[in-house]
Amino acid sequence: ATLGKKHALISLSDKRDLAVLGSGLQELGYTIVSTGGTASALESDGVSVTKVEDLTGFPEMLDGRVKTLHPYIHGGILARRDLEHHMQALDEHKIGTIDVVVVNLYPFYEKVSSSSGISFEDAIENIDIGGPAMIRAAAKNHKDVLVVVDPKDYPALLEFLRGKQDDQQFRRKLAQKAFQHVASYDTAVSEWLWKQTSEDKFPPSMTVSLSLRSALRYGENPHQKAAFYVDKSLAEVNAGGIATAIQHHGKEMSYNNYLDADAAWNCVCEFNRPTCVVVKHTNPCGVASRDDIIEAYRLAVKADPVSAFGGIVAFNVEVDEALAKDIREFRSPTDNETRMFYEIVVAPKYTKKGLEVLRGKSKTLRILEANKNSKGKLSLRQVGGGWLAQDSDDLVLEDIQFKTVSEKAPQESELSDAQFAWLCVKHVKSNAIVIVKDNCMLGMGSGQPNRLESLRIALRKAGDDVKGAALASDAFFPFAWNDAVEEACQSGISVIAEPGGSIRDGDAIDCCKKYGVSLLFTNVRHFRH
Ligand code: 93A
Repeated sequence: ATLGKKHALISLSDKRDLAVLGSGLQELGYTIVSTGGTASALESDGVSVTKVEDLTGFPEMLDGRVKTLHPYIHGGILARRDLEHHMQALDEHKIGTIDVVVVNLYPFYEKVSSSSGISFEDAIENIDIGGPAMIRAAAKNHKDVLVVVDPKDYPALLEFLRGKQDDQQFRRKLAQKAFQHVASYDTAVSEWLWKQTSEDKFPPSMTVSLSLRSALRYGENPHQKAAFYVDKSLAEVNAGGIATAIQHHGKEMSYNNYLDADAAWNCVCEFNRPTCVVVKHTNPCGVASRDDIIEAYRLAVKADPVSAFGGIVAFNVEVDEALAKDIREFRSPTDNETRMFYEIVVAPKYTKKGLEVLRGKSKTLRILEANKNSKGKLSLRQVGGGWLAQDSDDLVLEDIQFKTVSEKAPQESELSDAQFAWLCVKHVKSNAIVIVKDNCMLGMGSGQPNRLESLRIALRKAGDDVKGAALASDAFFPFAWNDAVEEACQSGISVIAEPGGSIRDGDAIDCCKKYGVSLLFTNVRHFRH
């Protein structure tokens, strides 16, 4: 070892920006020490480097399992510079100090979650041992050792080293990030091992790995502080969902914007035909499918123009120039003087022109480009003192039978509307009622503590158009006569879809018979609490 000189140890799997880092440290007078692959990469970038094995006098052994696990490395990192006997021990054993440690780990998570899959043995070999040991050692001794685990921090590191002033806060921040890095790494290993060893869906404990995306201006209300965290595993594999959406334009997303955009996006992704969904306060209040997306958009807004004002508009198809112009110009169906105003537009894609036109609608309009949510994820919700975990409600139309239990069977168009209503009702807060005609929502009732009230709200919104429409209920009707089922029948509804399963199912069937209405049981419930 070149005693008395400053050493930087670099050992990286992700070799992004290595040249900049290596040459920067070299210019600053650091002797660079590296493991095999990193050393080769540095050399080919023209940076001179000492191999770890030359320093330790030991070859990398056991197929690389033991590369840096050596007192020459760990002594150099861990020695307390302020303790004489520590420094004496280094001298005695001819160990030089290591003052900068830059390490990132074998890409374990990426390997086990790669679509091609890897064998158990390969996964085990991808568990990094030496890397975390160095990161932890350096983070513990951060007072004298700078530890960097993220290529994004290279510029800040070099800037810090070029400056004259020391800054313990900076060192502590790096150390905090380093321990976090190792903690999420071990979490990924532990969760993967759990999945290999258990049939159970839910592990005995869970460490959710979240990284701070941004501070939000405030929470649901201005007096609540708030922030947005993204699921690290999701962000890394870019699995989709509103957390990975790209914002092309507009004011920064708020807490409520994220909730509403998520609701709108999840709902619109249910549909195969070109569809527009309008959401207000997490509930879809307008939904329409048409081969012509402009027509679908107009119908979705018309379903409840008052609610749509200031709402979130989601599409499951590309927004082109013509659609964008319509979104920009479309006037309120209740007041021709006023152009519709929205908080957010979310879609899977925009044409260049479409984006340009939408940008012109207003400075504030948030324009999001989102990928479909990945399926099979756990959904987590907080309650006082704990979290509830469940599978996300991933059922699709193909999973659901619409079994005719009434005397009358629905016509093809009635069945299609009942199915459409079913897809909508899944996204409406319970107790949820949705009324649909011609693949267009006419009315919805949401969040009422009793089903009859939700039904009445939905009917009122649907107005006279309700004749011949389809109705879906997210859960069964506990009463029929003189209650929700009879009121629905009397309104002129032609088909009702509901889960069934009430002890009074017989009453609902008899009631539908009396009024000549078709009744479909889905056997599936879509509560949304
Ligand atoms: O197999 S290890 O757990 N044993 C070690 O002693 C060790 N030292 C560094 N893995 C080890 N590393 C890791 O090697 C680093 O964390 C880094 O990810 C990787 C860099 O190897 P190379 O420079 O040969 O590409």
